[in-house]
Amino acid sequence: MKPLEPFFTVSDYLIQRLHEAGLRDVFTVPGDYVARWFDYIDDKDRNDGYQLTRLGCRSELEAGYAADAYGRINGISCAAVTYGVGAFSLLNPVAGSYVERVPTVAISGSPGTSDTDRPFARTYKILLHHATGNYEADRNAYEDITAEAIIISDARQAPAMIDGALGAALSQKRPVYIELWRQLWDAECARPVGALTIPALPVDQDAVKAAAAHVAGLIKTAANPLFWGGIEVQRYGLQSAFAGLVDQTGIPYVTSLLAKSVLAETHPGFIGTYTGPSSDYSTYTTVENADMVVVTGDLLTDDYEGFVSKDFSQMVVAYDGTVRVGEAYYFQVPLAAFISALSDALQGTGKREPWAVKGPAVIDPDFKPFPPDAITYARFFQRMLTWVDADMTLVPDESSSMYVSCNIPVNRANGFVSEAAWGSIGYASAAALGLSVAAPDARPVVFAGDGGFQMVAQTVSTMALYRRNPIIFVMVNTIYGIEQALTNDKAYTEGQPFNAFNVIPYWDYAGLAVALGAKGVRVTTLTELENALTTVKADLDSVWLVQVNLPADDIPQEILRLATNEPPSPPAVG
Ligand SMILES: Cc1ncc(C[n+]2csc(CCOP(=O)(O)OP(=O)(O)O)c2C)c(N)n1
Repeated sequence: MKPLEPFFTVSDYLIQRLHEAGLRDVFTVPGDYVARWFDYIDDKDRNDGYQLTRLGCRSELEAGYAADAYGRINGISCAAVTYGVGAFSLLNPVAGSYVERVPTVAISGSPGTSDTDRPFARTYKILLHHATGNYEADRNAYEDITAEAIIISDARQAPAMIDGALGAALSQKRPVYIELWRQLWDAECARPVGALTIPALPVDQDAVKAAAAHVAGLIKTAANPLFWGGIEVQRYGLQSAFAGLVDQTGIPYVTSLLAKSVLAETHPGFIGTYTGPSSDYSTYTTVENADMVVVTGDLLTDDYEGFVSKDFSQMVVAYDGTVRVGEAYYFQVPLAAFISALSDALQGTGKREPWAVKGPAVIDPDFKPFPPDAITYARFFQRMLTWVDADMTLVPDESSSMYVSCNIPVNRANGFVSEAAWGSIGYASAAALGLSVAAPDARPVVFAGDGGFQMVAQTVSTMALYRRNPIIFVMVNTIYGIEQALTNDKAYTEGQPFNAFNVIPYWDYAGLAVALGAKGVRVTTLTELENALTTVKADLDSVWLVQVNLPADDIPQEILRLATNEPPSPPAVG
């Protein structure tokens, strides 16, 4: 390796400011435009007190998903890749971070203007490798899915530009894209001056007071008000403020699927995770019976279309600096200010008796008879109700399992991570890598569909390489099941054929896990499942893949309800 420069470089600046922002680990895929930065990260004698650990990933998709999940727990994350081929592959995870409010720093190295780069290319009319021909193309692609997308082309501007981008990420809880001309990794740079500044969000105090007074007035006259805990509560570190509001008022609360586990679900007043018609009965009926819902820091996706269109004028939505009260809007009201002002405005109102209480945890039974020893979604997730521990983090993938596993009680804040709004299949498996690095004491347990797992299977190799210990349940039905149910549920309920495009190949997943350096076990009967559950739980030091073979014609009832928009029925007694 070419020796590192003896002076302080742009590479060092970036490392130190990222460290100061709270970063400790970087998920990477090399390429010549970015690799020099990795030399600076990997040199353990450099940047004493600010060192980062680099984890090499098998693909940019994996690095991006892992970084996103790491950022949800750690408060900031970083994926570093090379120009063009790497940066464009990283777009999907970064778009997910944008939508779901994760401050991921996407870093790319790019061709610069040294003699060997752009002028050379212009003179000889050649295209530099990984370039589209438009040297703004990568940054432009990131512009719409980041708080800031910048190209640093001058070492003297690097400190201000890096500080600006990191500040934007941390204040807006959104990703940023930082591209550096490759010769700058070794360029001399000023050292950081003072602490990194995180710009405060704009606040209009009059609007804050007016919004809080408006909402408090409605809460006071409502018979059945309901809080809805959202992701901003977690992203902005407002968990105890939100818990305080719930405790002070005695108003029950639900969470969205995206924000599930925003507080430990043992918290008084918690009803359940609301997912529209696929919710459990008590959660669904509580939302139905509420005469006013205060959505506290959440984005509302089309999973909630029915709820929003029916209750638009009776709901309050505080999100992204705006509070909507029915048809009235209050701008420049960040969530922290809103919660605090609402709490003040409700002082002296007294604590209510709960008008709704949490029902029992329910996983719907099989939708039709299956052989008694077969593993079905329903039987598997009913078993999970007692198998999972509070020290596990549940990570369902966008799949049939997501809308079922959200009914498992999670007795620890941040004990459930899902990419429920962006919904990129494969996310969960690579996310488990990031979670296992960000929170090594909370063992990630993934519920992946086989289709989603096939997108990022190699992540198991990275987990084994870095001695992580996630457990990945791959739910094998050889179908894009949720897709099939949503496009034609009669394939399940009336035996109509599956759409050919939803049928996927069967893999030997347990064998694949072994080939990738992990441990694998295949289960087809309930007895085999039981044995595997004991084995994998006891082995805390390995990554385990449990291949769960399901009947191909099985689908959870929760998904059928999603497909047909049928509300849940009361659980059977006894
Ligand atoms: C990256 C990406 N590609 C395509 C989709 C569309 N999609 C949504 S769910 C799904 C199928 C998931 O199937 P699988 O992982 O096998 O889970 P199952 O529902 O069968 O349990 C697909 C293809 C997506 N969400 N993300």
